[in-house]
Amino acid sequence: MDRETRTFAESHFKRLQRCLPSNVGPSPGRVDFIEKPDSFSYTDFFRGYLLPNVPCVFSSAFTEGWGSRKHWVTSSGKPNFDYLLQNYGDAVVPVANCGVREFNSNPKEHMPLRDYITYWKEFIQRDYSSLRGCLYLKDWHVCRDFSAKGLFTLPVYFSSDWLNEYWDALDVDDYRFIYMGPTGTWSPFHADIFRSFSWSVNICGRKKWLLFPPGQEEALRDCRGGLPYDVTAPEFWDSHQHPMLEHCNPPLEVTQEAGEMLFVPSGWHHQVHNLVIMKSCSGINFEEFYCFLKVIAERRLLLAKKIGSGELECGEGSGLGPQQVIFDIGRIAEVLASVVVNPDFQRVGTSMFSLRPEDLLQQLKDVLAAMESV
Ligand SMILES: O=C(O)CCC(=O)C(=O)O
Ligand SMILES: [Fe+2]
Repeated sequence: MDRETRTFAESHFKRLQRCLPSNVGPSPGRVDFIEKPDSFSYTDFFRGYLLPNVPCVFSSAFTEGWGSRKHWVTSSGKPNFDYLLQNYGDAVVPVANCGVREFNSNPKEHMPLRDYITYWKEFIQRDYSSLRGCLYLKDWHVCRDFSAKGLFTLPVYFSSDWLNEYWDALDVDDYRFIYMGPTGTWSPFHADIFRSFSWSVNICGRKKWLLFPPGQEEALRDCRGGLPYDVTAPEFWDSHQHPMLEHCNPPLEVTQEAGEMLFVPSGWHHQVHNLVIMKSCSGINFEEFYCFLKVIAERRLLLAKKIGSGELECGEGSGLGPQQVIFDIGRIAEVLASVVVNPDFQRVGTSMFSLRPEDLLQQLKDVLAAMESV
């Protein structure tokens, strides 16, 4: 990130704070398609999509060299069951039953990947039906459980990914998931964890995404305030049950082809249908949220120290340049400032934290003030 972009970004957030009361974001009529990696920089993405919080689709050229695209897919564009069985057959994977509703999601069970693939093959043979229902392999942490080496390359646009950085720093978990399943599998209406943004690559097959900008979900609530489960169900459009429906614009519809990467901005609710198979994707209580912020904050403070002592130059170290480091520190400070004044957070006993949130906030502010001139 360059200095001009950081200044631009910071004034963007200041402007946003001044006009917070309406949280319904703008809804572009269509989703931009980014064709060429060479002519699309991090700054282009940051200014054009990440900051304005609007989705975009990156062409398959952006994921050209990925090992998963090479090995997991046959030359005819179908999932390579043999390869998957040989390399991951024993892995125990979570599987949701798309045909059964449990609150606003689906019940999950666990099974070895080889059993899921047996099910999948039978499902295809029986003309896309099974007595076992429509099963969807969801949220498989392949990178956590196996080596992710060569499977994918982190696109530069998503290099400041706090959630994964947090889990990687703790070496416990991650928010990198694989989804795979036959035509007809789908994910019910939801927004991603902590209203985070995410990105998603289709390794094989096609996916249909229905995307609602932040705030639109309010118009989709039923009389009891509940959010929808399936916005494509005909009964959903019964406006007696959904009094605000007339205020809802139709969702943005995106068909994601094999190899393409979708940016799902922060707070956008979505529902996803597999038209034809498989994808890889990346995506607590207050206490855990504070721990998460603290880990990222401490890592950025360390980088800031290196910048101060001249040890870190642009693009070095973690790959985050000085401008990104300062920008992140500013954002973390803002988030933390809103956390510490939250009445629910104030009820959490902070004495057991190794660093009090107020002290961390002060450290961040001090570093920001000292770095003003960088
Ligand atoms: O592909 C799916 O079924 C769901 C994906 C999703 O919700 C996401 O990546 O955030
Ligand atoms: Fe999602």
